[in-house]
Amino acid sequence: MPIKPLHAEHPVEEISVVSETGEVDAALEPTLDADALRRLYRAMVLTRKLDERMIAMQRQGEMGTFAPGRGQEATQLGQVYPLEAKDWFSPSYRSFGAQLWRGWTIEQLMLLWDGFFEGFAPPEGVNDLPFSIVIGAHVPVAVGVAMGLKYRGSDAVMLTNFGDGASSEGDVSEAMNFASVYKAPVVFVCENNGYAISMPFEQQTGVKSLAHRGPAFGMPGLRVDGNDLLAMIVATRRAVERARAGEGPSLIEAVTFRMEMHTTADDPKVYRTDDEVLKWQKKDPIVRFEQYLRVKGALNDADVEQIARDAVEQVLAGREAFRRRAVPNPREVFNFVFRRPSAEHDAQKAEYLERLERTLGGQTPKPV
Ligand SMILES: Cc1ncc(C[n+]2csc(CCOP(=O)(O)OP(=O)(O)O)c2C)c(N)n1
Ligand SMILES: [Mg+2]
Repeated sequence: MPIKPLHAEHPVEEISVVSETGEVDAALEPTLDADALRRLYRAMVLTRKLDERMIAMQRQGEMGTFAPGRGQEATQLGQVYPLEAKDWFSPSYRSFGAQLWRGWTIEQLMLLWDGFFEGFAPPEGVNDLPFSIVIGAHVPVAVGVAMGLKYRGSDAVMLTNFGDGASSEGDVSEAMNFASVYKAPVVFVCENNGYAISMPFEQQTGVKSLAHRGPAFGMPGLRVDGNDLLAMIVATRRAVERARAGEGPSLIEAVTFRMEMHTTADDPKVYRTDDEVLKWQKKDPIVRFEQYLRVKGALNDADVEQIARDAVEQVLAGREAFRRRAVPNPREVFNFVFRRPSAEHDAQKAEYLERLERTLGGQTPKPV
């Protein structure tokens, strides 16, 4: 008896719209008007300018540890562009580009990365969860939110992102399995940026492509050129439409590269070569989209310069607002330790506040 090949219910698809050399796949090219295209370009440039400024601020002692996203701007913007305001977003920490698009302000993102708890509260009317630092832990929570939407009869969907390293966490597999069984309206975006801190993708997993995990869990798997904004939009749109129609989840693997350090506490020269970084520099997502827009006649030299200048101005204005609010209050340090503080805790707090008063006198910030 010949051995019959078993076909998976869902094939894994590869999606690219604008190639590295600028060829456009006209059959896949999404129809976006000039205004939308320019808004997306502006958002990518703003993301990069913020990224650069945050690293500089950290180096100058004005910012806490920061996780840069240079190189992942297309992945970021492409995944949130197809979402509507009623939809939900549960990101990992390297997602400030997407957060800006969703309505977070620069000032707030700076407060967040500088350790001020106000920074973590999603802005009024923005259906986002605060990002998670615990790798993969937010993915089951995102599926839970999606199930809640389904129970309530809403047609809103949840989109959650996580890294290649996170894909090895049990939480992520459990979340994908659960979502598939219950057809939760959720889109999983795995940002495969080549590394989990110093761990290269090849040592992270035995699969060549994480998109193959989709069919393994009973959902479509889309492997997308993550440096191609339009490909990200096409793939995410498809997954969002599927979730909205009640057909269940999809997994998108966005293949991209982290151009900077893992966080400002990391030195990537220890574990990767300059050649590798140089190879990816040539695939810069902003340059690729810029060239596409130039060919379309939607952007010229003057626009490019103006947009870059505006972005820097916006970031600096955000920094000014941040500076006005970023006043650490030493009176707060005991406030977030216990929900129900013990008598011993209260006694220590009283002693601390009394000493603080003696040392700083009237110089302390507003009392709490
Ligand atoms: C549960 C857990 N384990 C370990 C860590 C430490 N840690 C922080 S980031 C990171 C790597 C994550 O890599 P990846 O998922 O690829 O995301 P990327 O940083 O590349 O965006 C690790 C191991 C953590 N934060 N949480
Ligand atoms: Mg990674």
